[in-house]
Amino acid sequence: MEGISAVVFDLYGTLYDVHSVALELEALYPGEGLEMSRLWRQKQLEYTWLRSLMGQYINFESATYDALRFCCAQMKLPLDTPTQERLCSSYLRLRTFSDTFDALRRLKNSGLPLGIVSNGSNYSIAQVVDNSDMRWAFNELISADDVAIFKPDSRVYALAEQRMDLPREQILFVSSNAWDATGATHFGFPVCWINRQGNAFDELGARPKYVASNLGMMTDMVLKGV
Ligand code: LAC
Repeated sequence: MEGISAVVFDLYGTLYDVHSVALELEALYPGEGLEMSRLWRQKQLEYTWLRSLMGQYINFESATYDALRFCCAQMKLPLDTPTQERLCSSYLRLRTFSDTFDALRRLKNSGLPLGIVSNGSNYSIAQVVDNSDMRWAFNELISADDVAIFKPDSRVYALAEQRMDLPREQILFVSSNAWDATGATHFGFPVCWINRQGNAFDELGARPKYVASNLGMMTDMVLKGV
């Protein structure tokens, strides 16, 4: 890759595995963990997009709470307040993917400034990063909360340009979420979509400049141009 002066990452599903909560769900609701985790994540995303469209912003933790309540109602599963709190706090202790640490270490060693650009609140992002001992990797933790709207709204991507203090063309945006990779491409970032599972890319009018099957491959591509 040529002309890249910084790299920013999506958090949930890109650096951190949202389905790490499935274990906790499985312990509480045997046999339902994976399906619940998928429905919970799907609704969490939908709620962020719908609230953005309706102009009814609430932060990511609140959307996550609401999505969990829907999920239990839909699957006819009980949910008391301590369980709700336990499950939502497991979203603050997500595990990194197996390729995350090494990729961030190599990029960091190359001297590139790194950041996270997430729909998570400032509190959630800081918790997830600190609970996994990954703070060393990042120059900036950038939250959609600062503009009270969620990605893929361009105002969130614009925050990255301001905070990394570089023009968008020089910031590589990395996401596993095709909707996010699309939004970032429309905004004008060079984007690398991490396609770990061989999925089809969304048909939303833009294609990412780069595709890699994991963070290690993306790092190889970046470092070739540095
Ligand atoms: C993020 C999620 C929503 O912004 O993928 O980190």
